[in-house]
Amino acid sequence: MGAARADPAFDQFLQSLWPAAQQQGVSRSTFDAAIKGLEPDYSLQDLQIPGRPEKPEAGQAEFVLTPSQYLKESTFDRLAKYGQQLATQHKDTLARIEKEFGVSGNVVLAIFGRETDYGRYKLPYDAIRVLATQAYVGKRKDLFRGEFIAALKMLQDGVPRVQMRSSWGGAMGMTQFLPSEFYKYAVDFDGDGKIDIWNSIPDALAAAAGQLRAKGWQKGMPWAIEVKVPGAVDCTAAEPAHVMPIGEWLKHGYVPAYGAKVPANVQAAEASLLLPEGTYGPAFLTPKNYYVIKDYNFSDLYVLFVGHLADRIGGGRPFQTPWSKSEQLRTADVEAMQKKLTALGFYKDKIDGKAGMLTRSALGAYQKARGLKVDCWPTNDVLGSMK
Ligand SMILES: [Ca+2]
Repeated sequence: MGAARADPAFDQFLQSLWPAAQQQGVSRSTFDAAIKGLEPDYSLQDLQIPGRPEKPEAGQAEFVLTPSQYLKESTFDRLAKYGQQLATQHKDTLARIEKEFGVSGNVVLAIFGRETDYGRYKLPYDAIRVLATQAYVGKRKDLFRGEFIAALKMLQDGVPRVQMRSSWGGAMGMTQFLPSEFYKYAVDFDGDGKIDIWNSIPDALAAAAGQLRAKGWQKGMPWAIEVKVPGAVDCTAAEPAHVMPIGEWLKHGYVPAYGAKVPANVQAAEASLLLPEGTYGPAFLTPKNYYVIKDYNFSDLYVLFVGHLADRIGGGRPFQTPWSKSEQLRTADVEAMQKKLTALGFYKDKIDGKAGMLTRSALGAYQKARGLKVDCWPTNDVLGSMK
């Protein structure tokens, strides 16, 4: 200690967190060791640094790539094969997870595959530095202040600093947990006396299952069902508030991909319609479990990736309808479209530059009202038509 920091305001900020850390049982020596020589990392995403313009490319990859770029068959093929090996290797653990948590083993394996390439991806950042930076200049300072304190508690509880590697958002371990989630959901599932989401696959998978269960996972229900839409599909109906029992959707002419049979208990469940590429590309009926995964990571592409990978690990086939769109509006243009749709009275949700379900559905309503082709797919042409 004692050496002057390059950024005295950051030092002051860190010191201001001491009372909260102390309240969580962090000792002064743990606190001092954790922040010794710590500097903010201004290269991270999602920061708002006073006096500096925001990085234009900010935002998660999920919202920049098109479905065809994000949901690649070659990736699914590779990850499903390795996932199947793990499913065999960890058969007993997965059976125990299904029994104790009521959550599909293939879904937690798929999260593991998506998050860290089944633990093979080397996380690039020091979590303490990431969380301190996000608490200091991040867009969600309050959230990250709590996470930083919880990370200090992890150090206090004996988790080694060298193990606490993370993403730019501070998530750690094989299934990517924030410190608060670690305390809520991590368990010793392999019974070796240690909670270890870094080196124990059973511990990491059980933590993911615990989180899905807490978010309301429905046992024995699918995450989604791919369907062929009837010829005259109204894409504005593809939004979360528009729900019907799955059996009703089927009566309305939606046909499960590959002619799959849908059991009666599944037909009784309510679902909404998801059209990730508007009237192009595959369509899905999405019951509760779709939204449970979405609560894990708020991106439809993420849910489609995890859900489909889970199906493939279980021996399922590729999407029946291919993804077709190779271009996506840039974030700034989607934001401009959301502002126009808001001003015109078609859109009431957040302006975030992400062309999610509500944005696509609002766009369809606009197209309908203006007598344009109704496809619920944002393009520069349709943006240009909005006066
Ligand atoms: Ca363990």
